[in-house]
Order: sequence, then structure tokens, then C-alpha cells
Amino acid sequence: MTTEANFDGLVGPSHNYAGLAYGNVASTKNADQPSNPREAALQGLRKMKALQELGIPQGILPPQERPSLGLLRRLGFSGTDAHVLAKVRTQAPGLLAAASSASSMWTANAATVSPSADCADGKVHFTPANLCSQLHRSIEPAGTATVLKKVFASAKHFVHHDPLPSTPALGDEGAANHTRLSWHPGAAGLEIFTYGRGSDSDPAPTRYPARQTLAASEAIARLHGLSPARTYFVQQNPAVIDQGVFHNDVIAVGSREVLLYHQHAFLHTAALRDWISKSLKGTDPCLIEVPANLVAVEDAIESYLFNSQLVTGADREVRLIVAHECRENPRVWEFLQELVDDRSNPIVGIHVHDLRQSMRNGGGPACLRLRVTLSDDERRAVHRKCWLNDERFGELLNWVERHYRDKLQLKDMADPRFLDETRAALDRLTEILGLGSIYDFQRA
Ligand code: SUG
Repeated sequence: MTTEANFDGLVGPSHNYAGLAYGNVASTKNADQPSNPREAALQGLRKMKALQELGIPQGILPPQERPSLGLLRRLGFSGTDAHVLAKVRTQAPGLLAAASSASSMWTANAATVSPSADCADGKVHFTPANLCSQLHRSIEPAGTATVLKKVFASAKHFVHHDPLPSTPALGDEGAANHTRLSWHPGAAGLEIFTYGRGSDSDPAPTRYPARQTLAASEAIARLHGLSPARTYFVQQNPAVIDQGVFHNDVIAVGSREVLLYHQHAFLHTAALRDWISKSLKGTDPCLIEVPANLVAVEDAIESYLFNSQLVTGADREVRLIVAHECRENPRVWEFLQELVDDRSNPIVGIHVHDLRQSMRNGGGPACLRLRVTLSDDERRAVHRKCWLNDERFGELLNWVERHYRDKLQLKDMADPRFLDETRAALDRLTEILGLGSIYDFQRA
């Protein structure tokens, strides 16, 4: 049987709020607040466990090492690690912040993944995102590529492409701007790429950057060998980017035959709907457009309603995994009650999760996971210890309790003891997950 697995990013020990992501309202709003990395990691693990208990294969992707001494040395800081940290703290605190972000936790931005049923060679294809629109994220691709090659190692089943060239014309933010619809996970699906920036004559946001480019999405579709007849490129509405929708997964979510999206998510919605309706085989699509008079764009951004995970459990029931902020917003909560009561869609339940630590940086339930649709054979080929089960869950809880701080601010990141602590934590994690030397190149 083919199923959609989730690979969540473990929150790293340096999780902090540095206001680095311009255009991401939560990141800006919470800049310089103290963070609680321990609570952040536990919140993420609890969500993973809940999904695993629904019978959905749940994978774990390790965090990257931060602060990145590699970045700081590349930028001209030299001497011992302690010297580098002391100098960057006084001379360029902004670079210390960029080098210290735990942003690899949002694995929806790690890569674009196409299942084997969609690709010409019948293999699962991965392209790590170059994340070139922001310095703190642009240092993720090399580590991401290393991890993905380790976790999905079998050349018989998996193909790994290099990240696209790191330049604004090819800005790529991974699966956060990619949705797949299909009548069941193993069938050839429709791959929908959403971009913020196309040709110069396309309307563009005026306030905030459009991170994903059409040229990047087209390159990925070519690399993955997708059928043009089952691939679609749709422009994000620039007006919502200017309101803080920095990725499409902040305003739309799709899985199987269901696409749940806000009225203002796309620029040419009718054409997208028509294309889906005529192209989806095996079943009728269920296209749920949420009107702005029920849920305003600001409510969507505040609650992360559309950053929910739309999942099908082993019992075949379809549920939405939402952030706690959805329950706290009366309009959003009322909409969700009506959604579940409405029998014209398959969604039967809403599960609420407290992910506040990640949410304060603009990362909701769907940001924390990379979806990888896998057949039985492909699932068996995945690095075994990266699957969550009761034993791994227990080990990871203990690991977090032992190694993570419960309060962190930027100044702590310049303390060499913090770097030592982080390295000890990640060394232990590679033992738990059996990942060998994945951090070696980051320490060179
Ligand atoms: O790239 N926030 C991330 C959040 C990513 C959310 N992912 C998806 N929507 N799929 C970003 O904007 C904030 C880091 C800071 O400010 O410290 C940050 O990078």
C-alpha cells in the first residue's frame, strides 16, 4: 500500500526569536523575546507522536548544527570557535543571529518531493530548496541534502537532485509551495506549484518579498520528470504576500482529492479549479474555497488555519491537525466546526496541537513536516531509525529533557559553552537515530 508519510524536523537546541524573516509577521512581532527550546522540541515531538498514533507513518529529520561556525568563518571571522563567537557578537550581532537560527525545523521548506507514481523513471525525487531569499535559511541546503541522502539512501528507489543555483531568479522554498492531489496516494497525481514571482509583466507584491519563483518551480518539474499534463503552475495572489503570506502553505492545503484554500490565495483561481476538475482522475475533486467574509486573510495568518495538516489515518478518516491558535480565534473555530459538520467534504475531525514555540516564528503544523508519499517497498528502504515508534519517542523525550535549555536569548548563542552543549546533544542524537557522521562537514 502507498501512504503519505510525514517527516518532521526536530526542533534544534538553538530555537530562538531573532526577527529574521521579513514578510513573516510572527517572526517580526516576536523578535528578541526569550525562547524555550526544550518546550519547542517537546511540542513538536508530541505532534509527531499523535500522528503516528493515527497510523500515519511518521519520520524524524535531525536539526542542523547552530550556531553555524562554518558560515561565520566564511564571512571572515577567524581564530578559535570562542574567538569567532566573541568577535561576531560585538562586531556583527545580526550575523550571529543568522548563524544561530534553528530554522531547519520547518521541513516543509527542506525540499520538493515528487512520489514515484508521478515521475517518469518511477522513483521518488528530492530537490533540496535553496532558500536563497534569506541568509539564515540559505545555509540550510547543504545540510538538508546530506540528511536526505542518508535517510533516503537507496538508489533503487530515490533520486537526489542538487539544490537549484542560489540566486534570486531561482528562489525556491520547497514543498511549502507545492501541493499534490490524487484519488489515492499510489495513483499518478496532480502536482501544483505555486509561485510568487513569474515574468516581469506579472503583478508583484510591493511590500514583502515573493520568495518562490516560477523559473525554480519549472526547473523542479523538469528535473523530477513530471508529466506536463499533470503539472500546473499558479501564481500566488501578490496582495496576500503583502499581508504576510510568505509561503502558499499559509493560505492553502491539499491532500488526496481535497484542496482547502482561501478565496484570495491564488491570482487565477477559476483557471486552477477548472484544470483540477478536468485533470484529476478516479474521483471528483473536493475544492473548498473559504470566503473572506467568513475568515479574513488576517485571521488566516494569525491562526494558521491553512497551515493545518490534512491527514488520512489508518482508519481512513480524514482529519485536520491544527494549531491551538485556531481554537483561540472565534471566527476560525466556528468555520472549523461547520467544516466538520458539512457532509459534502470528507473531513470528520479537528485535532488541536499546542505548537506555540514554533508558531511565534511563523511555523505551524504543516511547516514542521515534509510529506513523502511512499510505497511499501520504498518505506522499507528508508533509514529505519528515522521512523518514530514508542521506543524512539521515549529516547527523544529523554534526550530533549537532558540536553535542551528552557530559556534562550541571542547573547547565549555567543557563549562557547552553548556550542559545546549543542554539539554534545547532536552527537547523542546521531547515536539515537543511527546517522553516523552527518555533522562532520558542518564542523570542518
Ligand atoms: O522562513 N521563520 C520561517 C518560518 C517558515 C515556515 N514554513 C512554512 N510556511 N512552510 C521563515 O519565515 C523565523 C526565524 C527568526 O525570526 O528567528 C523564520 O525563519
